[in-house]
Amino acid sequence: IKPFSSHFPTPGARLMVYDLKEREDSDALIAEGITQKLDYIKTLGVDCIWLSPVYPSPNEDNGYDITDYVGIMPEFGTMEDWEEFEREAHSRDLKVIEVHLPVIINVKQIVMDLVVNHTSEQHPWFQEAKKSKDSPYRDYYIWRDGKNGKEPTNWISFFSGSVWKKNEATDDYYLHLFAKGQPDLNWESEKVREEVKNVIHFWAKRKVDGFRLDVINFISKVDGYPDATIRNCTEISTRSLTPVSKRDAFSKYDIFTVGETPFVTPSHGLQYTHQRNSVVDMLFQFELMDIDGVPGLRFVPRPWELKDIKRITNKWQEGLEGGGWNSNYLENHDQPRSVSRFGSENDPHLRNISAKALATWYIFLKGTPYVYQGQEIGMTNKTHRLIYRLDQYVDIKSVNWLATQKNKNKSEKELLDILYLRSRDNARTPMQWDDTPNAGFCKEGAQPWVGVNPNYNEINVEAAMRDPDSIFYFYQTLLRLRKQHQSALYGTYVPLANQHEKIYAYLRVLPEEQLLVLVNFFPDDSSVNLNEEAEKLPGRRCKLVLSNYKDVDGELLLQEESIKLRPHE
Ligand code: TEU
Repeated sequence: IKPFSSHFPTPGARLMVYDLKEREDSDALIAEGITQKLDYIKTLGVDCIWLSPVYPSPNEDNGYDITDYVGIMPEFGTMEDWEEFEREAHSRDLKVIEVHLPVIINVKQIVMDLVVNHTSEQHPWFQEAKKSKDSPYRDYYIWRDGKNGKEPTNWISFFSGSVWKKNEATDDYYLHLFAKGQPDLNWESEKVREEVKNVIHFWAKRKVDGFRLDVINFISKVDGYPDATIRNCTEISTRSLTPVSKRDAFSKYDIFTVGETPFVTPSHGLQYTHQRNSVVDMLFQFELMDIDGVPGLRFVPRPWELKDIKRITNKWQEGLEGGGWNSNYLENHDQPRSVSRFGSENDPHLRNISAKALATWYIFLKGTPYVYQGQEIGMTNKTHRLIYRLDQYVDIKSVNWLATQKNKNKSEKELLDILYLRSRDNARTPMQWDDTPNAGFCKEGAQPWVGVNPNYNEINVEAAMRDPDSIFYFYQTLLRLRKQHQSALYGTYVPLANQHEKIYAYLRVLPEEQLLVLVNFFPDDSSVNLNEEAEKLPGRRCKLVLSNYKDVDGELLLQEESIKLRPHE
């Protein structure tokens, strides 16, 4: 959720549109920023806020290209604004605790994004490093000579094209796993590790509660830099995670860490998050997010299947049992909107019902649930493909991919269809607060960086707060129930009806309490018979705690005949 103040139209337009006097005179500036939305966030039942990067950046990659790790991007406000945000967030004392068995972690409230696999090319370190081979900053980055006049290896960047860019001044290449404007830091250098520790200390002293460590398993590279067969440009190794581990960098402070780690397995998860010996408190992994694309080829969409959701979820839930801890999520700033992706977005009734079904499914899984801004009101993918043009996609991943498609004979419609399903722009449209122009995110006439989704008239926070049947209130109930029920926090995960193609069923089991979750993932009626698994069930009947259909109440008979579920029930 960003920014602190939303009056600053476009990252990139490096304009200060106010002066200090104006700020003193007017609450309006701050009033629409994150600090003023803390009560809304708290009302939802959220304990902790992860801010995506808010540091100065040329925004080649929406702030994931940082020029100053200890500053605030002027468009978002000042360090004083950040400090006010910190005070206000922490003053909303929270009663509930998040538990990572058996070690109790107090609720953490502010998590900052620590993006230290790479900096921006505009970072003073890189600006110095690229000047000459003798620069004192040279070994902050990764340099290789070309091979026969070409790039040192065949590695492909996550944002298309080679990961190597020629630097004329030194006649060699620097490594960038992401954009050209995001040179990778050289973690072999003691100086780099010290710099990062200083950044951690800077924010820890300012009472940050935790860090989300961006692509932290990429910081060490494959030994010897061999050419890749598919795309093994990085390796997952203890080497990657230890330099920033709790024991070292974070141990002085009561700091929570979540490592963003693409391509990891549950055994990595167990190893790195194990309560006895954890390197990070949680991993944020992506296996489920690849089920509707060809792995590694994000822009080759394919339909998802429930059996893959089951297989991957079972694997992670069971794999981290006994000491590890999962992060569970449906969306983040890199993913399309979940109701567009896995639900029924076109019919307003089914959109509401399916968003609730998805929420129920993941919030009761074992682990910590993450809710991405706007997910709680059912925000959808970036508008309808028929009224969008290719040049309205602005995220670097989409823009660079589009450039690779020039001579590939795809029609404009095909390209738009793919972006509609897969683009990161989908989740980055402004938060829809109300039905005023620009959805209350910025002033009328201002131009937000990504256009507001035109459905803001219908889907917005104000409307959600007015409607007792809204997705927002359902999320609120789910988050409350999760904290009230020991089984939802600690229960062992037991999948049921594993072969069923439409319905996802699972139990969370403690000796004294069992929770059954039954979700129909599809927009038609379906039924499931749990008799064959009777020995796993807690009993013949159970008390209904919550449904996304209003007309059900009372008890559910488990072992009579089939249990019928309506569309997305
Ligand atoms: O993303 C890392 C990354 O590659 C993800 O895009 C992930 O692999 C993919 O979503 C799996 O489907 C992080 C940030 O979240 C992203 O916004 C940045 O662009 C990237 O690092 C570079 O900092």
